[in-house]
Amino acid sequence: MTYDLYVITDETVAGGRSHAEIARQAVAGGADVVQLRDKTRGCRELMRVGREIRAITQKTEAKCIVNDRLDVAIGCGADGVHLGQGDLRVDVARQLAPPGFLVGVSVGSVEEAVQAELDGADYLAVSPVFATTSKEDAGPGYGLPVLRAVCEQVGLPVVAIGGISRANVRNVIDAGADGVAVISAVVGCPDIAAAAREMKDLIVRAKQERSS
Ligand code: TZP
Ligand code: MG
Repeated sequence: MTYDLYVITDETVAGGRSHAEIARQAVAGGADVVQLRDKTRGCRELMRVGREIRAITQKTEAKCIVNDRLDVAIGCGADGVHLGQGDLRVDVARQLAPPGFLVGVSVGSVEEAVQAELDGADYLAVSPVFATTSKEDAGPGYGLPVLRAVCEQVGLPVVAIGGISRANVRNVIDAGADGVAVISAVVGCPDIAAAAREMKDLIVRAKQERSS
């Protein structure tokens, strides 16, 4: 599978548009992954929204991932879960999840990346690469050198998250990222599908030029 464009849903950044609407437009614009992320909703609401997103991605090649909650991710039939350093351990999630379930992990150093790989992660997110206003506790950003080091030291697909825009996406790909995860650069735009399409084109082109 490809992680080129990984869109994270956020109803606030989307100006009140729903998770399902964000997902529909993101997939229409060519997103490879849609992550349901909502720190305000409880388990049952997340399940309901997760099922909606799952129904949208199921008709396409795109994958549906749930942030933080393995129980919700499995319960709504998602393709995977995304875990932070304070969430369930990757090896424990791997034991609980069905075969083939995707487990992604946020990392901020080579040490965390190597550990996540040993624990059985499917992909890593270097998080955050740049400063962002979309996540309250994100911190200042680890920068391109940490992203580059993680990409060099692990064999897993690595996506870059945090402050990524049309202006800096090429630098992120040139540092070795396999893909880019975004909220505001896509979800914050009036036309989410068009923004996704434009971002995806930039990523695909940058990857082609990197390998030529
Ligand atoms: N995790 C690390 S940074 C971030 C998340 C969810 C927010 C990314 O949002 P944006 O708007 O693309 O910077
Ligand atoms: Mg988390």
